[in-house]
Amino acid sequence: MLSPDVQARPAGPLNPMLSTPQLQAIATLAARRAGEHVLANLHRRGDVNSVLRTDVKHKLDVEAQETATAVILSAFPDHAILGEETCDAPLPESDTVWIIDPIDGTINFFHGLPWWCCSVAVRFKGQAVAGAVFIPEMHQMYEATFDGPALCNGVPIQVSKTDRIDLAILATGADKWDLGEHAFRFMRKVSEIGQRPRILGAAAVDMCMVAAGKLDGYFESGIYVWDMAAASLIVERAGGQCEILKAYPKHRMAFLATNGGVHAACRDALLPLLNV
Ligand code: LIP
Repeated sequence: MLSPDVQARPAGPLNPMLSTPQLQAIATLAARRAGEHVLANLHRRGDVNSVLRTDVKHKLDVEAQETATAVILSAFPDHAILGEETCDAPLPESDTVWIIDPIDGTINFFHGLPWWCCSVAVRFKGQAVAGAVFIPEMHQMYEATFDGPALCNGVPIQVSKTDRIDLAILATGADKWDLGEHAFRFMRKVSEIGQRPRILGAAAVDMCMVAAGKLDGYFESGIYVWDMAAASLIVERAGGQCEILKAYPKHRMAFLATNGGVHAACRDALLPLLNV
């Protein structure tokens, strides 16, 4: 059963003042503008507030979130915004919440790898309505609404048809708060069940690749709502399946996104490890 966090369909009718195409257009514009801001500043890849072993706090992350926020608030001044860069600030009261990851894959971006993206989603009463993931250096814009197809650059996409877990290509990640034995148990399990696994370093990009049928599944033991809010809707509308395997405080979760065909096998292999 899907967690309410990733169910695609809104709980009730959308606010009549809001139309889904309008929300989608703003999500896409906000993701595009954020990405364009970063692209225009590629010479500042080294412009950081701090570099840790597990994370990079980049000035362009903050600026890209401000860019996306300005787009959203100029269209919807009374909506709430949950952004990675301001995630500890209290959220204003609103049925409509926008969720921004200004640069997902910041460590990749910092080192010059093109596997990073800007992600913007909008939820109404907790349910995903629309989302966009822009991968600037790959020139790809992924989009979906709760009632429409998933698109890449305007063309409908579909998940893969793989249903043999031993032949499935799976991506996973290194949880930034747990690089110890616990995290390696998950990596070992992912490598035991599928083809040789990938660790590509940007959750939302990985999920878009699941939506596009280029990966069969993606799992991480610790990501955040802004990593998955837009991309999970895109996976589901491309015919895939998403599930929060375990929820933690402060928007953190263990998360699985697959093509559907290998979902049960992944879930059955990984879920027991979350309860030890
Ligand atoms: C990152 C993810 C990455 C994951 C990290 C982190 P950020 O997002 O995309 O795949 O392993 O834990 O959440 O911090 O670059 O936006």
